[in-house]
Amino acid sequence: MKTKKEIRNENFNRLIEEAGSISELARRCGYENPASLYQLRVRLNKQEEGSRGITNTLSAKLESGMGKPRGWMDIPQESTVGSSGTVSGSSVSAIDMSNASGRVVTVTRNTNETQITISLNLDGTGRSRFDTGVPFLEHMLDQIARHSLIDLDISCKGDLHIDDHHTVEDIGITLGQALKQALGDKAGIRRYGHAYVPLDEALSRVVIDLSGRPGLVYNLNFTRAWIGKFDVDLFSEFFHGLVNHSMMTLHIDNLSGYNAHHQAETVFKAFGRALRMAVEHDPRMAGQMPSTKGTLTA
Ligand SMILES: [Mn+2]
Repeated sequence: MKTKKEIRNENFNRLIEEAGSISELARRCGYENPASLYQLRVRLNKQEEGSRGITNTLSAKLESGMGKPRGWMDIPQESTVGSSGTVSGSSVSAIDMSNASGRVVTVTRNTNETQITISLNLDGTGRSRFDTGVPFLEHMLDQIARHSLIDLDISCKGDLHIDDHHTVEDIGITLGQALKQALGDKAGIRRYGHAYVPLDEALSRVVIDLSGRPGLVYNLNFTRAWIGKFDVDLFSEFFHGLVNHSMMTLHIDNLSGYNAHHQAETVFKAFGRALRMAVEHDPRMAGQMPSTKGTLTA
């Protein structure tokens, strides 16, 4: 039986992982200076005699900053972070899209390296549920769902005992296949989308053309190689997979930023917003034949 102190310590580490870094956790919980959280972690890791652990005040601050229900810090969580659907605000069970009105698809892709099922609704509300075993990727996929308003449900069993590579790349591929299927003949959509998104010192621009031709221009030079346990090289694999299978033209430019977590987050948020614009129906196009098809009555 774990003590309350041990459970809180474990959940504290879980939140650091979920946020991507201790500075990001501090930022989300409203600390201007992450130093106090760093000191706390050092103290907890040393298991200092007589240390009183995480206070009720801090516990409540962490819960509200990370969108957890009250009392979450005192509940023992699943031992493997990310393997049981750890998305903020969503439940572990799959999102029910069976009665959804809109452009809904489910795509399954199985190889020896990964087994993936993705359901999405282009006309959703931005709900998401992920079970991939890669928490930082899930944090980024969550940005796509939230900012594109596409409902996104992704399950992946990948060869994580090797590394995250196949999982991240293959989720990109399968997401590309699902987008292509859901878009159908693309009649009435805007086709083009663009967005600039800042996050503090970081700024990124993403421009999309649902052209039917794959093309990626990727100007994203990370200031460090790893974000927590996540290898930033994998983002390029993700977007290559996505572009090649959705058949979109995608320009990604990170224009500024020195915090790698912020660099990544601005790219994914901008991608989500640009995607929303590109896939949405243009009301002025509704009911009209695409102009290149000409008239049917002459
Ligand atoms: Mn973040």
